[in-house]
Amino acid sequence: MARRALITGITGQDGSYLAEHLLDQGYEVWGLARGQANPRVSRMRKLLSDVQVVRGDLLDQGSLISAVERVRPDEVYNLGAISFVPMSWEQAELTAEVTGMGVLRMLEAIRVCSGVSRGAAAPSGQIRFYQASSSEMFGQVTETPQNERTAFHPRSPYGVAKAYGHFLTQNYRESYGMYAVSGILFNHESPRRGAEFVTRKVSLAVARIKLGMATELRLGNLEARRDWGYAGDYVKAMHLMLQADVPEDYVIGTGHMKSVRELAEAAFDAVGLDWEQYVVTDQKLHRPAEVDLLCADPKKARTQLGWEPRVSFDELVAMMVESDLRLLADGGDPDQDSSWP
Ligand code: NDP
Ligand code: GDR
Repeated sequence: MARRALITGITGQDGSYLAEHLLDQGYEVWGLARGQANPRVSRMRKLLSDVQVVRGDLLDQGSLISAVERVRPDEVYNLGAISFVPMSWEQAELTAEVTGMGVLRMLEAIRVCSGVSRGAAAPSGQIRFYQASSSEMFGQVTETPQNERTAFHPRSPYGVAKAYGHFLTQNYRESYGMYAVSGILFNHESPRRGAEFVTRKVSLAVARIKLGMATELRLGNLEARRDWGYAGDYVKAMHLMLQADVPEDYVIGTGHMKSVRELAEAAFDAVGLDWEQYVVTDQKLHRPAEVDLLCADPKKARTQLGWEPRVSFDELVAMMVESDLRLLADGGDPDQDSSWP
């Protein structure tokens, strides 16, 4: 019988790539989707017609229990979150509820549905759980590169909520013997990245400027440095983590850092333009507390899971710019949820 996976955050960037990967591996894939008329669900269904949808919300404990009871998954991937860091200052409580407490609700749904209790041995054939942890938990870093033992100092309500979910996942593994792991993923991007994140903001602006549809690109902190990889590579690591004999947490990234300035330079270069002629910095786009740099040490994932990123930074930037040039030239509207390459 096909293995069954339940993915929260199915309408997001990672949900789509993970669903494609799991379908390729022969899984029956279910996606948890919220809202009664969520346009992102129809976009997802168009791209991933083989994914079955179950309704539920990370804010609603009962809905998660019902979803787990209905799907009876072998594996649960918890990707649902409020994931845009600046929004977490504007809606800090909601971020705590969805990105933090949502992890508790999902773990409880699994625990209750699989009859796990304190002190008793975990049942065999238990549901395996993946939590989407984030390099934002490192925040103000104390060492570079960051590995699985690096201390956390989150710099946003988002990072704090992720740290709660991370420790809780560890705690359910230790308290109940559950197969529950976290992937500490560094920034990963793609043509399906939301337009609010800096890589996609840049690739869309470069495409618009090249096509004569815009004249400038406003950015915040150009000196921030990130370890940017390709989402299609990173979802494979999520799957590999749940196949390991022993449940453990892993850092996933490329091990290379670039600044926002270098990102803009590479993207404008890809269409033969000089970034300095178009980029304008805007103080309003700076964050109350910035994460200056993040760089992964993915050695553990390489040696224990055999995972390696395939797409380089330059290939990723070129892929995103080319995709946005095609999208806009074909009359697509990136602000409409129907357009997704
Ligand atoms: P996206 O922002 O693209 O997707 C977020 C998903 O969460 C959407 O499907 C959204 O659904 C869903 N969601 C939001 N609120 C709720 C809710 N109340 N109940 C259920 N689902 C909800 O994120 P990514 O795909 O980029 O990231 C996936 C996960 O990985 C996130 O948890 C993110 O924080 C984490 N992460 C991402 C990294 C990255 O670089 N991409 C790096 C490290 C961690 P809807 O359509 O209904 O809004
Ligand atoms: P991040 O991604 O906060 O790292 O979180 P984002 O692309 O938003 O920012 C990266 C860096 O770029 C700087 N920056 C700008 N960012 C945005 N969005 N817009 C701008 O105009 C701009 N100018 C400069 C930011 O200050 C920041 O330093 C992403 C999300 O996917 C999280 O969910 C995930 O956990 C982390 O990556 C790892």
